[in-house]
Amino acid sequence: MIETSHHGYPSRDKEAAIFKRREPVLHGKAKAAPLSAEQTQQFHQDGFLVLPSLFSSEEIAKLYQEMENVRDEFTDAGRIEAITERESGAVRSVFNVHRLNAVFSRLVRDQRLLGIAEQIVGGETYLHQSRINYKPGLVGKEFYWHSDFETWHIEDGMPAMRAVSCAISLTDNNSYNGALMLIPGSHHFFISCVGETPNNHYQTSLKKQEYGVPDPISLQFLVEKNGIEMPTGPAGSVVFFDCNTMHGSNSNISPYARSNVFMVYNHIDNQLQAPRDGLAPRPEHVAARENIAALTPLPHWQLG
Ligand code: 6CS
Ligand code: FE
Repeated sequence: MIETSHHGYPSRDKEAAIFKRREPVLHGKAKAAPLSAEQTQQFHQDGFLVLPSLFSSEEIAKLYQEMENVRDEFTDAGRIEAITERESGAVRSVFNVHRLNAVFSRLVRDQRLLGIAEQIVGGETYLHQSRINYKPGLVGKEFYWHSDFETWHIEDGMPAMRAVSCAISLTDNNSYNGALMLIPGSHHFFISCVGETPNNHYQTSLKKQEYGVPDPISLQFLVEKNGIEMPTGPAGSVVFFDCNTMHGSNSNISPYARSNVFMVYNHIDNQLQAPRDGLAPRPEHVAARENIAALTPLPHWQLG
């Protein structure tokens, strides 16, 4: 175990290493505190928190329909935000939905989500990234183990671990359709990954990630501590997870899609800097840099 005192976490080099996290997991000082003490304690310990019933079934049905609309609209228009699966060509993800779609734009400002995000990162936030992951039945491929922060730190120049992801399941999640898996407690460590980042890495990594993934020994170290959890349940459940929690998901050979919408709240003081290693910044639809302003809550999110 290595302790660092200098600024930034090293990664994408010749050898793997395990560092201790430097920043706190919860920062306090937010105006509202929708999570209870038990819930914040759980998030601190595990690096994630599952909230099964934040939204009504009508709201989830509306979001499901909008997710289908987005796929049709973006595919027909041949948009760069739509990422296809490497073999089947089916739509894997659509990025930047919070800026390109009115329903998802309102969703990210919904007080029920924004209040929790602000409580976790300890103040005002903006959206670093949003995406819908469709994980279609039969052809949806895996997301290999990774910490999102590792990629955002190296490829986007995100300074510190002060962001939280929120994933809302829009289909049922179960043991056979490629549900999200997380390693409890993994957010307390930074796994420095092996291999030099190729240019324009996002063009391949968003289909299949091969750099910025943990080596087998580090992964085993994390899993042997606390195991692997896979929250399952009906559509509508919400998972908040720390930007540095190790997670991934299997491919989906069931006939049932596993779709979710995923948005990343970053503290307003943690805006992106230059990427590491002289890499070019990733495009705006993958990592927001322009016109950044703190999100203001919408107290009564209206459907439609
Ligand atoms: O590269 C990224 O930013 C994205 N990649 C993965 C596999 N997860 C988080 C993020 O959406
Ligand atoms: Fe991820």
